[in-house]
Amino acid sequence: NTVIKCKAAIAWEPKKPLSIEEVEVAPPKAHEVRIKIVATGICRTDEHVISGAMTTPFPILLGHEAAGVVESIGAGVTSVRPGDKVIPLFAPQCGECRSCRSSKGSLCIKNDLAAPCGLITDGTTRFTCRGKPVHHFLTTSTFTEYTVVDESAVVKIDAAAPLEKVCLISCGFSTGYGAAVRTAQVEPGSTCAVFGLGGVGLSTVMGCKAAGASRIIAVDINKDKFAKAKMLGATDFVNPQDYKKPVQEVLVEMTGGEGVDYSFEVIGHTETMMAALASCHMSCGTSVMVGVPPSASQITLDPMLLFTGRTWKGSVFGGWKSKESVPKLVADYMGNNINLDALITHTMPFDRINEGFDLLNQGKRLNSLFINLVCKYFPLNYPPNIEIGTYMQ
Ligand code: PAD
Ligand code: ZN
Ligand code: ZN
Repeated sequence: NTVIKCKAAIAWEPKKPLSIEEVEVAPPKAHEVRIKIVATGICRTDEHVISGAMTTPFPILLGHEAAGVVESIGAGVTSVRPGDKVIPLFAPQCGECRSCRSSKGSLCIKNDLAAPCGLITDGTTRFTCRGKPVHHFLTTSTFTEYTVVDESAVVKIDAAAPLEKVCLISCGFSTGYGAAVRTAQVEPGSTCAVFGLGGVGLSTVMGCKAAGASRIIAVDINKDKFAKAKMLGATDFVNPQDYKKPVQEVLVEMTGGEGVDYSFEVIGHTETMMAALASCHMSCGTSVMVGVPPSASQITLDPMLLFTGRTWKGSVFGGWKSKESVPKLVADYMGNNINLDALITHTMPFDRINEGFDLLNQGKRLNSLFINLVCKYFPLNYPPNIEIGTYMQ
């Protein structure tokens, strides 16, 4: 067990492109696992750190949606062995804390989400670049050829699983899908509204469909997202910019004055969190917050919105208990029960990771340029290495 020198994308400071550098990755200590990352996606949460919407320490090694192979293990590790295919868990499952023991909660105390400190286990980091320690992101850090995680933040998956696809189960797919099937527990015949049709929101559409919702209203300011939402089960489409009145009034009118049974905010803005809440039925409606709230943001609300009986819930990683659920979700993919391929729009080599972030941001701003921009992979040393543009239409 020695230090590994490899390539990684470092964020030295906010609002700057990532920098591909040589980093030193220390060996795993007791109860830690060093993973060779094979494929990683970009999630909006990574961009939240670069844009400054999510506050973390710098320099930091971002990325949290990935799949790889165990390279080595520290003392006391029992659940994985070198050579195992694994998925890192940005929402760990230690199995011992109150959330892990509860049948209701799922966010383990070992998470580094609510107030990120960027350190693992013993309060240090395993990455060094140009002689400086580099922080971990969300107990994972995957924009690197090798990473080190706590044993609670990694799980073994099917040895036959294609890593360049199932890496989506590491965040985007499971988060969106679980928000519908686990957190909200959408019922057959219900009416749902999904605000935001990125990789996570489209997965929420899939979850609503799988749960038997009869009406799924897709809401996005980028109308180019509607075609894929329709393919995945959305039945109605609303671009808030097409209306003078607030989107919640549009949705309430579309549902005969009642509001939807379940609404999901999958963007990460406080205004759309409020709009989603007000869009659901005043007494039996449930609204789920999936988008990450900007750091230090506040919401002021009319308490009557909740007093009448609405339920407002948050959902991290789809409410799944990660270690026990991720291998089952991989099995679902292997059994053709879930569609991950629809979420892949671009695959490109790791060196071009900044272009991936540009694409993510252009998907938001230049509506007509990139159709179906959802999620991108950066296979590291892993064929097939499809060039950028293959999936662009
Ligand atoms: P994305 O940027 O790919 O998609 C966001 C979508 O929202 C885009 O299609 C936008 O066009 C659309 N949008 C933006 N503003 C508005 C608006 N005002 N009204 C309607 N639509 C709008 O992001 P993503 O799918 O990767 O992630 C979505 C959010 O989920 C983001 O905040 C991310 O940080 C969060 C997330 N949460 C978890 C979790 O565990 N809760 C996990 C992963 C991602
Ligand atoms: Zn994510
Ligand atoms: Zn725990």
